[in-house]
Amino acid sequence: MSNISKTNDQILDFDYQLKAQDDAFPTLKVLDNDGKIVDEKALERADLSDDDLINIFHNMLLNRQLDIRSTKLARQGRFGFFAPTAGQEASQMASAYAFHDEDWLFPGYRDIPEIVAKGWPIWKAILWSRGHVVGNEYTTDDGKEVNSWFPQIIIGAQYVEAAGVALGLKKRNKKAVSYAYTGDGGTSQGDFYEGMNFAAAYHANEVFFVQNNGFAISTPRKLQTAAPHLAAKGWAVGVPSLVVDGQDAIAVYLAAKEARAWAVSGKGPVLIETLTDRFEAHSTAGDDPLRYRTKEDIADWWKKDPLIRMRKYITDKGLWDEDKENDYIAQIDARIDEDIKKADNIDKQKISDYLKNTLEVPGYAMKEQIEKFESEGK
Ligand SMILES: Cc1ncc(C[n+]2csc(CCOP(=O)(O)OP(=O)(O)O)c2C)c(N)n1
Ligand SMILES: [Mg+2]
Repeated sequence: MSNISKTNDQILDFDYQLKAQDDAFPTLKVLDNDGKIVDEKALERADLSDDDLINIFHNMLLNRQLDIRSTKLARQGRFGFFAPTAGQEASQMASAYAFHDEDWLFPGYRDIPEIVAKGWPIWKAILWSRGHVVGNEYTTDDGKEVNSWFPQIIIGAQYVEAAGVALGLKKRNKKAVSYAYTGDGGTSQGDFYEGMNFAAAYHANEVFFVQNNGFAISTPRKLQTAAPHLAAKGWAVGVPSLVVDGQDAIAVYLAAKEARAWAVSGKGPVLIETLTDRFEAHSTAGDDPLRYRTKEDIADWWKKDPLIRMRKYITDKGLWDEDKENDYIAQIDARIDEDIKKADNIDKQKISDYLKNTLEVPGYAMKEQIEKFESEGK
């Protein structure tokens, strides 16, 4: 606490305040860009077994492959909506790995891979992207519940929903948390603040993630807010908050694991800002990133691909090689092929199915519409 202003002169020193804010959030890092450990103690604290390292890397590869295949399908007009994830694999999959089946995931539209990592079948994710009601069923192929909310399109709304569930978990004395993802743009929404404030006031079991990928569609991070760190917004509501190198899977996992442990012990929420990048377009619906960022900037970020450094690290440890990678990607591709077929073979959605899925108890007008469409076989 020694660097916090104490004298009246310091209280009135606005330059000092700006500097103090900037200095308050150093970046948590364990693995550097060359796949070398920069903090052995932090690595120990992460306590990842060889199997864990492989599982995290598998999930990151699954994420990348889903991105590649989904982008192709979208170009063929076989996807409804797709928000690319390349560049964010550590931020998404290494964080998700720290949570348990009984924890509740509150994803944004870019967080499909985290739901898949929780056991949601890929064919349901494809149907979700096509706006099909079956894509709103959060169950595994053998009928088990997947504790995930639907991918939220309303920026920031998942923070409020997650806060309610977090309080419910606390009131029921569950050893579980809710964990919610939004983006840098999401931090400008009222819901972001309201969700965190509510969860913090009630010390609810919650971990909040901000994936700071540099852009909210075309709005760059520097125009999003004057706050030097998005994590600082957690301090406004009394929440421990930290910034993590989002390209470093081990640091992201460590932050998420520690945050979960804190939240599950009843001490309240934690906010984690991951510094990452969206290598590709905002979505496959016609965005051209070169209208708002340079080729050089994108190329620089590709050099910080989270797959490269994790691959180097596990390869140096003797856990990974090219053959293993090729085999694993072939397995993922086969799984995706099967799931595409499955999604294509689901009966076309009727208008009445869609309406029936909208409200648990439909209102009078909606009931009438449902009856009308059903009587027409639609
Ligand atoms: C409440 C609301 N306002 C505006 C939009 C339109 N919109 C869709 S994505 C997006 C940008 C969000 O950026 P960010 O939170 O950084 O997430 P990212 O897409 O980068 O993952 C906006 C403004 C929306 N979906 N919801
Ligand atoms: Mg963003």
